[in-house]
Amino acid sequence: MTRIAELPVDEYILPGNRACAGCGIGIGLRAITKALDGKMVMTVPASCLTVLGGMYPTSSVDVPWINVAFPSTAAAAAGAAAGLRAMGKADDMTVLAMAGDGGTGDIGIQALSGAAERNDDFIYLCYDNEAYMNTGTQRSGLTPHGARTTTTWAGKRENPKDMPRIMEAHNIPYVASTSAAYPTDVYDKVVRARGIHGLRYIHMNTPCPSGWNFDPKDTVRLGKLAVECGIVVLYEVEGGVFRLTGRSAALAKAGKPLAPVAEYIATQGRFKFMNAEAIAEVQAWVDERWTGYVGRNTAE
Ligand SMILES: Cc1ncc(C[n+]2csc(CCOP(=O)(O)OP(=O)(O)O)c2C)c(N)n1
Ligand code: SF4
Ligand SMILES: [Mg+2]
Repeated sequence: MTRIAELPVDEYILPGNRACAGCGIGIGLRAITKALDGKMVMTVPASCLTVLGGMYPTSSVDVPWINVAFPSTAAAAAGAAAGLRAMGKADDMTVLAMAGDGGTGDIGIQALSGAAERNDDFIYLCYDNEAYMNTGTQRSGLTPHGARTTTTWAGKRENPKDMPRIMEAHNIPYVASTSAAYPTDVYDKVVRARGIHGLRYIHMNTPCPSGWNFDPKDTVRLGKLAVECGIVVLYEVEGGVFRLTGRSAALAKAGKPLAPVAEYIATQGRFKFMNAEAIAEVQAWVDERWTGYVGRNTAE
């Protein structure tokens, strides 16, 4: 595993951007662009990521970037990949489609599913801040059970869609789950994906202080706590072989009980309406998933 001091020194995210203080997107994108050495073309739909990117001439990113209509991130990426191939540049540049949870699991899912079925040649990275944040925190299909949003005033009642599992069912060559709180885990997975052809899907949990209602200084702490509780699990599936990575692999190896989800839930204002019964339901859901992940794990 790459250590933070070993990350490439070149920067593609320029100083200053319009995201909120403490936003997890910038941490993740910094690691992603380093992993691709900036040799990339991005397709990006409407989202907080567009806000981070900024408006010409004040862009905060130093890589080619195409703003596309909401449902078409994967379709535009498939076109960009075909264009690079026709120009003989496919080996030098990686196409990165990057969208939020709403733009991936709800609005963009048909174009993404089609691209996966065709095994189009690009990386799709979903940064999951667990709601439609750019428009003021509306519930998405990936919002967790119990979270208060402007469209779920008393807390969402359903569990989130499991996007990595949906993508795994497409039999694509690489699927991974990571967290912006672990930039080196993000970096290693993008490097791994870069060396593979076909559709590669990476799901990045991305803490959002504004929408989750926590202090911006706690972004990394909360992202790591989600992994300690098993709410977020770090893993990759390459050629159908599943393995836990980083901290999740270490937790599985230790074989001790994970931290209780109540500890994580207590840190965020969005969960303030959750009662003991709802917390117990989430705990049971997390326990069942963790048992499944540990059962599939092939990491030493
Ligand atoms: C077709 C269409 N519908 C709705 C919108 C309004 N809109 C812009 S950003 C956004 C939220 C996107 O949520 P997500 O994909 O999760 O990204 P986030 O803002 O959370 O980063 C919405 C609903 C739009 N731009 N285009
Ligand atoms: S609302 Fe959340 S995801 Fe969007 S810029 Fe602010 S902190 Fe980042
Ligand atoms: Mg979102």
